[in-house]
Amino acid sequence: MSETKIIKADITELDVDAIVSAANAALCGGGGVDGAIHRAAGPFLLEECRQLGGCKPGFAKITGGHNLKCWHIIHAVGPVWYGGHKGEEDLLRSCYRESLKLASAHSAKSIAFPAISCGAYRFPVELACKIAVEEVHKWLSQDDSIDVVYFVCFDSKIKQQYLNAIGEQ
Ligand code: AR6
Repeated sequence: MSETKIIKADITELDVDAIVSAANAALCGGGGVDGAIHRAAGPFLLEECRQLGGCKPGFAKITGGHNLKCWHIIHAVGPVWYGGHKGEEDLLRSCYRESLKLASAHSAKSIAFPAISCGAYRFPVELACKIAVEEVHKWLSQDDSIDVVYFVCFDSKIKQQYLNAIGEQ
């Protein structure tokens, strides 16, 4: 039986099989959670990312965990929020599904997500948390290879939005 957990943490410190990064299409590192992951994982992560040929929004690619405790880093490219009429919601849903598909294909039993697109990409946090919770729950209802999915919050505002979204399930 799989479960979801909402935790306040720095995702780079987690002892899980896979962590997800909120990356950009070039997969070249950046700020926010992506920058934190690259700093903590070390320079060979960027070298591995450079071999991947980028990644389109709504999709994800996987690398090793390098200096982190996790086995895998899943680099998901979320949508930039342009007001909601450019397919942003579908792209964010796709990010969660594609990340879970990769985690499952690599036999990851525990996976941690940051709030993809909720920082520099300006996606409305309430809607993003609802999408994250819905897509993860949908996935877990048809895939019992994953034991636990963590929703990692960096601040209390996001934590409250995840709690609200889970309450509505
Ligand atoms: N652990 C967990 N969550 C974190 C951490 C951390 N160490 N650091 C930040 N967050 P963002 P995006 C939260 O901006 O909106 C980068 O430059 C943060 O509080 O990292 O998808 C990429 O290279 C926020 O809630 O990602 C892209 O260019 C969430 O992570 C672009 O930013 C996501 O914020 C992607 O923007």
